[in-house]
Amino acid sequence: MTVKYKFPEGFWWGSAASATQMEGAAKEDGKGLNIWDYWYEKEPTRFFDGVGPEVTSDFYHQYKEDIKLMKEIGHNSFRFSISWARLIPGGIGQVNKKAVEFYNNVINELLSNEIEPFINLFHFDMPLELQQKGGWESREVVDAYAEYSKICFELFGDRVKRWFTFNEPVVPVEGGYLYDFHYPNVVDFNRAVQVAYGTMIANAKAIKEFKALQLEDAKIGIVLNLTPSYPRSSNPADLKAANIVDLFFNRSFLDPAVRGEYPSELVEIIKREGLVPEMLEGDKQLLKENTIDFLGVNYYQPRRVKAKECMPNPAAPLMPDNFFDYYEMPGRKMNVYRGWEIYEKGIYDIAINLKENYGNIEWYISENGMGVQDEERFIVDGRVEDNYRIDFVKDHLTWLHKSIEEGCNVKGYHMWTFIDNWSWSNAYKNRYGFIQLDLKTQKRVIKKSGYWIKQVSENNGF
Ligand code: BGP
Repeated sequence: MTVKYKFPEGFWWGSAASATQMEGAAKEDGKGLNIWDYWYEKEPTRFFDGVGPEVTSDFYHQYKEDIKLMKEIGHNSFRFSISWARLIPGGIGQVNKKAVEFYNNVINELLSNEIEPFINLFHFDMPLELQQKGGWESREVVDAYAEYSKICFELFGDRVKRWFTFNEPVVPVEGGYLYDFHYPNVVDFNRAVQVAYGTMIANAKAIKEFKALQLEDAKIGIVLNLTPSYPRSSNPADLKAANIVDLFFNRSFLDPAVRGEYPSELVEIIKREGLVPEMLEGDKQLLKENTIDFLGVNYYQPRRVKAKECMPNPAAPLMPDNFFDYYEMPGRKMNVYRGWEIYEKGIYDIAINLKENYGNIEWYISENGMGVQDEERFIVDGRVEDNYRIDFVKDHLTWLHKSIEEGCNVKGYHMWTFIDNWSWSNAYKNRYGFIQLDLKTQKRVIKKSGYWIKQVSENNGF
């Protein structure tokens, strides 16, 4: 392969996954229930084809083979999450020895294959008992999370040097408290703001615990889905709408994480709309003193917006969308299976924003990917010929490379995901992996993109 786009030395090539989406063994070896296990039991019809998270890709039992496959496709790093409910059933109290053994095995297996483990502490999977106590609305839960994070740092921090407090913390806010796609299916802007705030207090508390331990060479960050907001036009009303969207969905987490404070414009809107969360004395200082060392950015799609067309229904609950409308740009390129626009330049715009407005903080692409339905139709001689995925990655990497040439502090590129996995409400509808999973037999077969990314990783470019 001739290399036109060369990446900086030591660039992270790999993928990301999450406990609930890949481990399976949902009720084995003492794991407690989380909100996904519970919601699936209660309402299986909310999941595509009625498939829940009990088995998924069975990483709990097949991690050795899977890590071998990661090695085979050139991974030098891999992000996974710890299941809080597995490590501490119920979320508070006794640590589950079987879980410690499992995560130790995974970490050691990765290291012996020269794959650096990145650990994320929370990927949408609140232990059920803690959700029943109020989830992120409750300070007891926030404190329990800080304790859980400390336990993880102590157990695994001798070998794991890259940590994340949360994956996409805005998603449980949107899904669970605004738009009804996560449990507890609440629609309430006030509570949504409280949840968002509680999450960032939890983030700061975990960072405080982390710093106190002074682990050698270790860094802590957060993974945010920074979805750039593009206005329909330069009309001031459209610009205003795009700015509000950016405040609500990006800066509500990015600013406290990196700068240690909320944007004043956002605070004003929250006050004006009567959405101010309950805050405790000392919170402000806690946030200010405990910011991240580095950032993971998940990028899938842009958000195109325009000024609101119609007055919101005064009888309907207040929603973020009272302040803007989504805009379907004519001619946009779509991933029709997921309903997401593909806009490669978004990755570059994020990079420039981080460089210019967030001190050029160290960051990497922690997720990018393309879910495609019915991938079996692309099988030739037993292998999924996913040329569309290769093109998708190439096009995004080209823009990422350009941003690096312009001085952006990008350290790596991780794909969502290693193997076809269970996705929240879509279950196995769309396939994302470098490796195909046969759901019936659990057989794993490397796709064409897996062989391609191996070359990219080996050449440190393409
Ligand atoms: C991100 C999540 C992942 C993953 C991915 C793909 O937002 O961090 O957990 O699921 O999106 O999305 P989906 O599975 O909904 O297609």
